[in-house]
Amino acid sequence: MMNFKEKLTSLIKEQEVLLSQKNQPSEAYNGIFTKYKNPILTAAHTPLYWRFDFNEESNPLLQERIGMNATFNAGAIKFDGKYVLMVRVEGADRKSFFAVAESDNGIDNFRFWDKPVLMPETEQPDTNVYDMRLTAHEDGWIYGIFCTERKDPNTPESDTSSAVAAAGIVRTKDLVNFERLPDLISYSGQQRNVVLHPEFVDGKYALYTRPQDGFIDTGSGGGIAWGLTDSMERAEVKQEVVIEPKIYHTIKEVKNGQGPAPIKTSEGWLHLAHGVRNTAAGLRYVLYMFMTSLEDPTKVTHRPAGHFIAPLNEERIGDVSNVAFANGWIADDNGEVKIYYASSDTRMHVATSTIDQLVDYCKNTPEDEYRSVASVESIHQMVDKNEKMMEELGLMIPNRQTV
Ligand code: M1P
Repeated sequence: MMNFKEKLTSLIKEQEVLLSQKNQPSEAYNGIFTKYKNPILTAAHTPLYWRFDFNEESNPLLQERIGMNATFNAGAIKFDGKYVLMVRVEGADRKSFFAVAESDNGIDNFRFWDKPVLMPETEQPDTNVYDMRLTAHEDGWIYGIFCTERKDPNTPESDTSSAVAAAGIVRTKDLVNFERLPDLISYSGQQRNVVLHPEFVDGKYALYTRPQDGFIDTGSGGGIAWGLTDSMERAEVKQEVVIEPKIYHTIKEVKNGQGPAPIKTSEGWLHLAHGVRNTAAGLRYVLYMFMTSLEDPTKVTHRPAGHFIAPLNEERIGDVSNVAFANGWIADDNGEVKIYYASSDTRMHVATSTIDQLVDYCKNTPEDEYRSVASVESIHQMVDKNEKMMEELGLMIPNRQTV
């Protein structure tokens, strides 16, 4: 039988093995991105000193006193040369909060900072906060926009789950001290997935919003919209224009939402977003991409069809199954991109790519033509083009049936 100290030492050692595990790229090839095999953050990565009382007198059985349930939907930023994630941690008590984790290489060895963020509140306390998007704005501040959820005051007392979602805003210079600003004022109902564009547009701050009628259902809303505000100290979007709508019978037929802030490239702004479709087994969330114009960021220039990253294998299982969700990515100066995505509202993963690969993907993937026959036509065009190439390259494809 181990004594208290031995048990604790063994727990610490066991966690160290997990935290220092090297991550390896998966073998699957698509030329667009590479997923890494291990999740980069799980509930088991949260510090033991958040969860266990290390005092033998008050915790003689060494029980976990504060349980952690999940680590997901992280915002991301390169800060002081480190890959830094603003992670949505969900406790066993169902409350989400933010905690910072960092890694030297962005693909493994993520470690949480000592304490989770004690987020300042407005005069209207938040019940739950989650999904922060970090934007290093050209005004010099790092802004964090997140969803703040409060009980819907217009529902009967017996309704203990309806909530109102709004966009909470903080700004910081060091990711330690946060100044809470008033929530975004908009006139289209509720808001989730609000993201700050990194540059001024016509001298104003620009926001990607997601107008929605209800808490889960977006109703007549549901597309990615764009709105301008004079100030972030009293952010107000008077007019929201949907620039990237939800569309019938697509991966974004139910709703969609901007992921992280877009990345500027010489060919346009690269966007990562999530799209939601209906299935008999419930909603399916996948990631997709699009590009907007540098001259007019409200104009979508490229819309590759279908999903970019979908939940696969064990990623499909979790608290909310069949979900891939991303609100963080980091582009390095050398053109490499780390894409941080969560699976099934449970754990965090990384996939790597480059600006060149992502721009090529956006520009050259056929667009959705919204009918099966059009999808087949795209495949026929590919086959016809490849006929010539196979001949030129002298490629023999085994068991190929020619019609
Ligand atoms: O459970 C899946 C996702 O659902 C919400 O996204 P959306 O508002 O687009 O439906 C968010 O609550 C998100 O956190 C969650 O991952």
